[in-house]
Amino acid sequence: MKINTSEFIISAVKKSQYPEGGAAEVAFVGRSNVGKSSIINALTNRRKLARVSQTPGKTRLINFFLLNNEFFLVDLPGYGYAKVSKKEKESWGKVIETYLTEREPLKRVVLLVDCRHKPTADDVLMYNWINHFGYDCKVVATKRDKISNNEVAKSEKLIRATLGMPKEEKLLFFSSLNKNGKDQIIDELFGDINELE
Ligand SMILES: Nc1nc2c(ncn2[C@@H]2O[C@H](COP(=O)(O)OP(=O)(O)O)[C@@H](O)[C@H]2O)c(=O)[nH]1
Ligand SMILES: [Mg+2]
Repeated sequence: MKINTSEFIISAVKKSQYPEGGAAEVAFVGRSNVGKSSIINALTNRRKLARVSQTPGKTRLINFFLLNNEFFLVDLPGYGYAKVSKKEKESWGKVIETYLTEREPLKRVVLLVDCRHKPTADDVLMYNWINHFGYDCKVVATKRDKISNNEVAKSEKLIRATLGMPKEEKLLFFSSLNKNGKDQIIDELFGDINELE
C-alpha cells in the first residue's frame, strides 16, 4: 500500500466534533515525546502534518487526518508528561477514554513505545485498555536509530515482557530519522484496514 494523500481534517475534544461518515480509523497513542508526531510525518511523507514539538505535552486534542481519501489516521494526545497538573492529566485521560470507549469506526490502535526504555506503567495500562476494548493493537518501538543492531533483541524482549505481548503478535521497530522499512510499516499498520472488524 502507498500513502498518496494526507489531509488534516479537524482537531477535536468532544465527541460531537469527530468526523462523520464512518471511514475506518487507525489511532496513534503513546507517551509524550515518544516520537508520535515524527512517525506520522514520516509515514505520510509530510514535514509538518503533525507538528513535531520539542516541548512535550502540548497536544491536548485529537487530530484527525484523512489518508488516501479513504481512512483516518487519528493522533491522540500524548500521556505521561510529568510537568502538567493533576487536573490537566485527568482531562487528557477523559479525552482519550471518551474516544477509545465510544468510537465505532476505530479499527486499530498503534501503541508507540521508545525502544530505549522499559515501557512505563501508563504504556502497560494503555496496552491493556486497547485489548480490553477489543481493538486490534500494533506496537511500534520508536527511535530505532538510537540503539545498535545488537541491542534490538534485548529491547524487544523487555518491551514484550513488560507489556505481556503474546508471541504471535509482532513488535515493529522504526526510526523516523532514517525511515528504514517504511513501506513495510505502512503495510502492517494500514494495509488491511478495510478488512478489520
Ligand atoms: N533520533 C530520533 N529522534 C526522534 C525520532 N522520532 C522522534 N524523535 C525526536 O524526539 C522528540 C519528540 O518527537 P515528537 O515526534 O515531537 O514526539 P511526540 O511528542 O510523541 O509527538 C523530537 O525531538 C524528535 O526529533 C527517531 O526516530 N529518531
Ligand atoms: Mg506530538
